[in-house]
Amino acid sequence: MSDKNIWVDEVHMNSRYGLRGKLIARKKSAFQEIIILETEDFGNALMLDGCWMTSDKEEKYYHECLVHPALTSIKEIKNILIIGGGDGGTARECLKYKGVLQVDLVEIDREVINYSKKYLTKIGGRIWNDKRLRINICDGFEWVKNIKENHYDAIFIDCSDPSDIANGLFSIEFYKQCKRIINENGIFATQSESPESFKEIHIKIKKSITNIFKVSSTMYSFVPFYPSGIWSWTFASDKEENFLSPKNNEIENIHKSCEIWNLDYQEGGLKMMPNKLVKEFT
Ligand code: SPD
Repeated sequence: MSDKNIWVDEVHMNSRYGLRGKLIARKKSAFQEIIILETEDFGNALMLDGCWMTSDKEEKYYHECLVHPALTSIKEIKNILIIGGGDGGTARECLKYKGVLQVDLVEIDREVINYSKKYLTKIGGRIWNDKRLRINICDGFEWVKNIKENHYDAIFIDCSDPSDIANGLFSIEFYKQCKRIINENGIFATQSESPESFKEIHIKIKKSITNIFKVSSTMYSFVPFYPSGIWSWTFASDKEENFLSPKNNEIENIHKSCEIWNLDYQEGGLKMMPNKLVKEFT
């Protein structure tokens, strides 16, 4: 078979999530195996250590839902932290807010950024030259330990699935550090895996966050090429009720700029918890 027509699969238990395309890059970095596949339907797709991460035609399902429920709920946003997110999609959505002064992007693997800049050009777009973006190549857990209290207005965890390099980002100690460095009006947001394909870890993330922050809420929606298609994002804060409600005055422009997210989509997603999970959390 030629390299123009190969299948690359994410093997998930008894299922495979495969895309057919042309293999345009493959490398073992110091941390993981990186693959870029050029596909017809999804555009260029990024796989890390055997799991699909993003692709330039469908990434908006994921990045818009991670960022906008949080940022539209914060009146004044100055400093943002992104842990992971080396493809640039989360940073791109954050930098749409004109009031933002600085976005710290903390990515452990420099090669993910290099490959994204080279092969996923539509995802990061112009953000790599935005002066407000500060790229830090280091371990996210180490980063949060060294930041002073109340520093960030929003924190986004845009990590891979649990693995040797990502496990720390799902730990109670990590969430506690995030709570320490976020200010009192700030919002913490993390991708919280699939309630179907990764149900156990999803439940664990939600329970940990509920125990640490005063309020939390999970949004469910689709990411077409992740196992089972259904995905989740969990938001938390130490503010009281109503922490996820529109407050930012840039909402109208954000609405116009989005392909997937809008306030109705968000409201639906925040109410879409399958009943079998409602029972887990009550
Ligand atoms: N199963 C894939 C989970 C990946 C979540 N992060 C994706 C990174 C996109 N910026």
